[in-house]
Amino acid sequence: FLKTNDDLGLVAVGFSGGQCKAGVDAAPMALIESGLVDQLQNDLAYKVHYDNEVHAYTSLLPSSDPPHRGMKNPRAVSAVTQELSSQVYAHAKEGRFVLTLGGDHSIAIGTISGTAKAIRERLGRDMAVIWVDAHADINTPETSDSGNIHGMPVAFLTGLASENAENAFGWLKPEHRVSVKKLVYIGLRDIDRGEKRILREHGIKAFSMHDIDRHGIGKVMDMALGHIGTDTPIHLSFDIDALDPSFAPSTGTAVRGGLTLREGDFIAECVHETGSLVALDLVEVNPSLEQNGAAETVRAGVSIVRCALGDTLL
Ligand code: 6HN
Ligand code: MN
Ligand code: MN
Ligand code: MN
Repeated sequence: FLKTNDDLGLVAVGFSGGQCKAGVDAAPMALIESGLVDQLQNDLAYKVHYDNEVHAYTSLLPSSDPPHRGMKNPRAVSAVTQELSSQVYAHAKEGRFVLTLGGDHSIAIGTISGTAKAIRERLGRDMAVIWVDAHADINTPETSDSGNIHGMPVAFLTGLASENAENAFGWLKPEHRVSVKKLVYIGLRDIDRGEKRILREHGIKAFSMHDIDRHGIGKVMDMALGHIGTDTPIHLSFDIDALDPSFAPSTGTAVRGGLTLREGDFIAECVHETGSLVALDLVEVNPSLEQNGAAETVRAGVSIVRCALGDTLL
């Protein structure tokens, strides 16, 4: 793999409104304080474009934000992801790799829409998405039991859920969307009933923990990347809760029976090796949830990012 561009745009998103637990907004600072930016610059030789700010988007948050179609904080999440979408777009339009540190997973509405639009304009290509998560995050407002928008980003990004009101994701246009055919899940183990129906009806490619047990992570990555095909730009959205809670306990919706640390790193390494990775989200690290586990979870997050960005042993 020949690196053609070592420019990296970093967006730090201190936002937690897609779910109900405080603290996930502190993750970008924890990741950066543990040396992530320094390592990207000095170990991996990226030219990092970072505005030195963890964005909280406070000026965008409405004073009143009652539920809409059952969604909690709909206007806040819509406004924040709309702004994030243009930040990510601006980096991707310049040909930079875009690294976004969340924040809860609702922020992927902003990141993926931003890269999808930029990649279309720059390369005339549709982008693929690899979603590594214990959850499918593909609820529509109607199928969601929780109303938490971090369980819905994939539905909005693929157009399975939509809305005309500008302040409730109506700003998402066709150029922001990705096809369900170019979406691949890895690590799933906690899917809601309505989500299972959606995955089945649309024939969405998904590798659950069962598939990983059966085939091994090596074969699963071959199949996942085979489904996407070579030469297709890839956006990797990595929810830290894909890892087993024994490795990443500090996260809001932990589910047992997950990936080992090495399986998580291996996924990131394989995606890097394609040479087609254009953006990475690392989300759902919540440093406040475990007194002792936070450092471990942060370290796991840093490791995933390093692997996706080309860190190798040899
Ligand atoms: N995440 N399926 C559940 C829901 O509330 O819709 C959990 C979603 C978890 C979201 O971890 O990013
Ligand atoms: Mn998620
Ligand atoms: Mn999850
Ligand atoms: Mn490399």
